[in-house]
Amino acid sequence: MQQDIQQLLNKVLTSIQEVGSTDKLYDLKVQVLGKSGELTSILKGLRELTPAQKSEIGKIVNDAKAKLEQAFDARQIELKHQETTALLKSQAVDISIDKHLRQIGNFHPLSITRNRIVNWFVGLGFVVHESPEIDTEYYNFQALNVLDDHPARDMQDTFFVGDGVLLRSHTSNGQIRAMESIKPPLKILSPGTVYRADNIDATHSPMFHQIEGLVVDKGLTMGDLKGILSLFAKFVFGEKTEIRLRPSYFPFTEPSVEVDASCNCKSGCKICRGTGWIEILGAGMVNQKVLSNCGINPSRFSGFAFGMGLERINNIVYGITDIRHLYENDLRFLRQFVV
Ligand code: FA5
Repeated sequence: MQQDIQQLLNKVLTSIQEVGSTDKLYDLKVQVLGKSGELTSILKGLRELTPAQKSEIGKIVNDAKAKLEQAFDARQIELKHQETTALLKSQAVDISIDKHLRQIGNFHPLSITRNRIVNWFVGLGFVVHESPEIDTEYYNFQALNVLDDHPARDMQDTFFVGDGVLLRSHTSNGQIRAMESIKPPLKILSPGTVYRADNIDATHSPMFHQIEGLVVDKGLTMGDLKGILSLFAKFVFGEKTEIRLRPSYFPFTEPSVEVDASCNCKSGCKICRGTGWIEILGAGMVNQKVLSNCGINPSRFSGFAFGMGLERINNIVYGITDIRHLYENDLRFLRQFVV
């Protein structure tokens, strides 16, 4: 019997080493040490032996059982480790994969500049109030005091898409839409795309973008307009930037001004054409007729408005000398504007 036990022990120890998976190791363990396993049957057979034999053989069987349990446990750890390693390998992510396969995009420079400007005005309490790109003559012209035969209509050659319906030629339609829907005091910013039948050249495009600002409140003056635009110029072009106001004409503002920002070049450059000043936007006090057209009493409220060309501001900020670069979708150009 002693010999049988030794033989069984050797045979099982070899099988434990040969087994290739934790599942098979478990089956083997059940086959040897389970309720009706081979070693368990030997233990059960001890009942028929004399007490002296029982104690001698019992010790041998228990020793064999302890050795087998130890061998099963050690092999279990080994196989588990192998299996986990194989699993991790099969599910591994290859972090060395060519990075060029996944390119991270970046914002278009116009989006960067628009977001900077909008966020700055929102920080001053302005609310973004977008208006339609396709609008009527009423909102684009009439309500803004640009009457039918008004020569100002020639200033903004317009794309008509139907009877009295047009692609807006400026974001000033947003002034009317805001004043019709919000009771003063109001402080809105209206960014968006606008269209004019202009030929494309280095500074003009038939499709471009504007950002309109409008504030209506009691007691507003040109001083308030100048204050905000002066801060704006410092924010967008740099702390040392000054502005100057030149008299101008827009039918919807009275008085009207063109606003110039001082050029940082000091000695005269292509952008300021040697004058030291760059025209940045049109502005003025909201014409009383326009307030009345929107049901606002001009003896109680006054307002100021400004409208800037986004491309113009953007190109001054980045030193871009030709507006066409912005629309050509040349990735070599666009990838330079990572924020
Ligand atoms: C207007 O459009 C007025 N609505 C601005 C305004 C708003 C005045 C509120 C007073 C109160 P203007 O036509 O000058 O103004 O256009 C404003 C800016 O749009 C210009 O300074 C210029 O930067 C830009 N712009 C005009 N035409 C083009 C074009 N074809 N391509 C690119 N930018 C243009």
